[in-house]
Amino acid sequence: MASGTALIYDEEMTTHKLLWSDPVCGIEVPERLSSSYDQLKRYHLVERCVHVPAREGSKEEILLVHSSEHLEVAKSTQTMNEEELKKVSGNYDAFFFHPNTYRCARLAVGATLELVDAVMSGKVRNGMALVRPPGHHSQRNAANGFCLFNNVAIAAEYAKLKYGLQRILIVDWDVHHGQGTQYIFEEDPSVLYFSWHRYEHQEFWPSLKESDYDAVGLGKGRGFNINLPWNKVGMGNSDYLAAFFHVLLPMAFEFDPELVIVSSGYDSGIGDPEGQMNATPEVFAHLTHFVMQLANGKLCVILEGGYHLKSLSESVCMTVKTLLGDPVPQITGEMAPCLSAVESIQNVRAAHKRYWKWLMYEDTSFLQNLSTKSHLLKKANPNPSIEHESKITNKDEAVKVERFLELHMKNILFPVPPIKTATTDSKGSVHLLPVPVHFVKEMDKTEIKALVSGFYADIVKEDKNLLSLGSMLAILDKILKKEACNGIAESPTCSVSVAVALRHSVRFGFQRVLCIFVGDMEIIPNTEDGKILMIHICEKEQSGKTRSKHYISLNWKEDAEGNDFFSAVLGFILPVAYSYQPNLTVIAVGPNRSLGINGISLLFSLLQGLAESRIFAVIEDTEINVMQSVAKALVGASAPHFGVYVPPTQEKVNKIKILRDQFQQEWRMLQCSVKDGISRN
Ligand code: X5A
Ligand code: ZN
Repeated sequence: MASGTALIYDEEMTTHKLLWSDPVCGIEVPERLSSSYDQLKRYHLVERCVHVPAREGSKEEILLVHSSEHLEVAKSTQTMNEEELKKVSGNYDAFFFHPNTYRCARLAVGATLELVDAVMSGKVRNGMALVRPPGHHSQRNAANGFCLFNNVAIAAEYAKLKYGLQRILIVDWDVHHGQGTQYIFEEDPSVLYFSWHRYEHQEFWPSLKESDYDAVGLGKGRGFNINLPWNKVGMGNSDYLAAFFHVLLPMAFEFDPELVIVSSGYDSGIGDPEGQMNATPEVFAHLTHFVMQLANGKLCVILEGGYHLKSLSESVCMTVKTLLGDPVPQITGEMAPCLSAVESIQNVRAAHKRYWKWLMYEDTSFLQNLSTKSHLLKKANPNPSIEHESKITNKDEAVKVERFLELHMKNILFPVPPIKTATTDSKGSVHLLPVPVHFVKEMDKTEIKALVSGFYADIVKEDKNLLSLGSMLAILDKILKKEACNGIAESPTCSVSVAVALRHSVRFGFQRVLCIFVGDMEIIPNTEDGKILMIHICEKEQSGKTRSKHYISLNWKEDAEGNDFFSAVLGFILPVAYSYQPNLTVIAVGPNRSLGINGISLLFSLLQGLAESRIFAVIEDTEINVMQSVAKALVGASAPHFGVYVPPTQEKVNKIKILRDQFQQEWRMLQCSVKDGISRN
C-alpha cells in the first residue's frame, strides 16, 4: 500500500477577502488558512508531509458540477470594482466576491483534484488540502455560505470519471449542512453523503426542511444521503463519537467505499462562533482515525469551515498528525451522549432502516410515526438588547477558549514513543513477520522470578513458561514505560500470560486496563476493583462466570461467509471501550478462537484509537497467521483488510441488543435510543 501524507497549501488562497463590512461574512478570513499552516509548521508536521502543489481547476472540471452560467458570473467578477462586486455578492445568501476570488476558487478546486490524483495514483496514502473559499454550500448554479465552487463534489465526480470509481463516501463533519453537496448527489447511489449539522429544529442556517434526518436521497439515490441534525448546541466529543459508532461507521463499512473524501469543517469544534459546539481538537484525531480504516486507507481531507482560529488550527493539526499515523490522544471527560444527540441518532437510524442491511433487524416499532415528527420552532429572540450582550460575551468566550486550548493541548499531546511495535524473537517465528518490528531484549530468569514472585508460583516452576513470561514482560515493559507504542508477544499459554500482564500493568500504576480476550480463557483475572475491564469473546455461553460491569462475555462465532463482526465492534465493543477510557489495551488471542483473522484485524485497527494507541497483543504461539496480520495492523505500514462485509443475523442483532440493554446505564456510549427511559445528564 501507498505510504505518506500529502499536504496542499497555496498562500495565494489568502488573497480572497471581504472588502466591505458585513457581520455574516466577516468571519471567513484569510488567517483561517495562514494560522492553520503556521500551527502545522510549529508542530513540525509540514516537513513530515509530501508537499503537493496546487493548480487551477479547469473549466471542464468545474462544469462537472456547475452550470456554465455560474462559471461565467464567477469569471466576470475578476475585473469588477468594489461597488459591482458588492452588487453580485448580494445575489447570493452569504457570499462575497473579491477581484481574486475567482482565481482562488479555481485553485481550491485544483488543489482538491491534485489531492485526489496523489491518493488515487498511490503517490501518497492520504492527505489534506487547506483551501479557501470552501465548497460544500455551493450549488450547481449558485454561490452560497462562503462557497463558490463545490470542491468536494467536483472531486467526487472527477474520481468517478477519471478512475472509474463506483462508490465514494463523503463525510461532512462541518457544523453546517452541506446542502449544496446533498443537492448534487441526491439521486446518485454511487456517492454516499453523510452530514451532521447544527439544526435546532430548522432554526439554524440554512434552515431547510431537507436538512432533517428524513431526507434520505431521491430515486436511485434513496438511502445514500444521511443527515444527522443536532437540535441543541453544545454537542461534544461523546456525541460525535456516538454518531460515528451508531450511524456513520456501520453504514460506511456496509457501503464499502473505494475512496473517502472529508468535507472537513472545524466549526463543529469548541469555541466556534457559528457552531457553538463543545468538541475539543483531539476528537478530530479520532474521527480521522476511523475514516482511515475505510477504502484501503484512501482518504482526502478538504478544508471547509472553522472560524475560531485557535480551535481551527489545533484541530487541523490533530487531523494531519493522525493522517501521518501518529498515536491518537486520549479523549478526556465524561463519555456519554446527551439526550438530544441520542434522539437524533435514533431518528436517523429509523429513517434508514429500510435501506441498510445492518439496520434490518433493529427494532424501531416503538417510534412515533416519522411523518408526525414535531416541529417545535422556537420564537426568534424578542429582546434585541440581549442579542447585543451575547455578542460581547462571545468575544470574551472566544478568548477564554483560546486560553483553555493553549493549556489543553499541552495536557493531551504526548511524545511519540521512539518504537512503534516491539516484540522478542524467542522462537524465531517473528522473522516471518511481513513488517518491520523492533526486537527487545528478553529478561533473564532472576528478573522474571522477581517480577512474578509469590504469584502463580507453580507456573514459574516450568522453564518453558518462565521464558515465555520473560519475553512477554520485556515487551510489556517497553509499552508501560512509553518507549514503545505497541507490542506483540507470543505465548504457549495465552491466558496465563494475560493474567500476569494485567496484574503487572496495574501494579505498574495503570488505572484502567481494557482486555479483549478472544478464545478459551483458563484463568479469569480478578476485575473487581475496576482497574481491569475484560471483554471475553468466545463461542459458547460461559456458565458459572458472573457477568459484571467489568467482566463481559460476548458469545460470537464469526460468520463463515464473511466478516459480520463489524456490528459487534461498532455497536458494542467500541462504545464500551470509549466509555471506560482505558490507558492500556491488551488484546489476546487464545486457543479455540471464534473469530477469523479479519475480525481480529478489525479489533486491532479500531481499538488503536484508545489509550494513546497503546496496545499489547498476546497471541497463542501456534497462530503464525494471526501474528502476521496483527503485526500489520499494529505497525500501520499496510492497508487494513477486514474481509467481505456481512450483515449480522437477527440472532446476532438480538445478542447485541440484550448486551446493550444490560450495560448502557454504566457504559453510556452504548446509548442509541431513548425508549428505555435511560438516565440523563
Ligand atoms: C463553509 C461554511 C458557513 C456559512 C454560514 C452563513 N459556511 N451564515 O462554514
Ligand atoms: Zn460550516
